[in-house]
Amino acid sequence: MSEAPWTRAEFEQQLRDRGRAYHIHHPFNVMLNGGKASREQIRGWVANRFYYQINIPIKDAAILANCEDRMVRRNWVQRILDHDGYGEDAGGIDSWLRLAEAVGLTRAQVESLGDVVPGVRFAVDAYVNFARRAPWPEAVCASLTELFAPEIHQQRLASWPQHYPWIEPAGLKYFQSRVSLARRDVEFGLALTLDRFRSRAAQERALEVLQFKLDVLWQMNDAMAQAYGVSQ
Ligand code: AHQ
Repeated sequence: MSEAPWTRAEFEQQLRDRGRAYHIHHPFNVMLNGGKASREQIRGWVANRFYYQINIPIKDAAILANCEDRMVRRNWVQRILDHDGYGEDAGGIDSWLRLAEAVGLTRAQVESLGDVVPGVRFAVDAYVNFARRAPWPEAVCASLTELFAPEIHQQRLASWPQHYPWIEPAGLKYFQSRVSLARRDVEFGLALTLDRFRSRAAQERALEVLQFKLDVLWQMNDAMAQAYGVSQ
């Protein structure tokens, strides 16, 4: 006899409880947001995270390509525009290159991907390939690590100006933009996940998918810690 499904509220709490494995708790991020990072560690993080940022719209396009539901596509397409830009808005990837300049890197250097370490590349590629292959509701569920993202962006906005006065404040614009965009995106992704993963087995699968994405983010930090060290 299979176990009874969790109620909607219980299922949401199960998803939110996975926040204890979010990369905000990774020693590399604790170092970054705790003001202990060197210029080289910050530059390494910006250059490596750029590979994640440029792959988000590719991941989202894979979800669109698999999704037969026009109402879902209408909502999801906005995410691509948020990163690639639209009309006057240069988009999040451009904001990330502004962050790169603000920490003393050049756009060309970051866009060359020359500093991306293998563990970051593999983790990001695993996420994109998952979105291409998995049923699209699972790829939507994987984006729910952003349940925990507003806090990490707010932490950067609160701590970086104080700890890293050498970083041009204009470079932090991306984090500011994500506080509200992450909240908007997660509202849609969470409602869809709660609606579509109904049986207990499906709900457990959703938790497995969320854990996979948490591992992607954690592995990226492991690889950067290996490459740049973690200062206490
Ligand atoms: O800047 C981030 C972003 O645009 C996204 C999209 C979303 C997804 O579709 O998986 N996840 C995500 C994340 C962004 N920034 C990360 C950070 O720490 O700055 C957090 C990350 C996430 O929580 O998945």
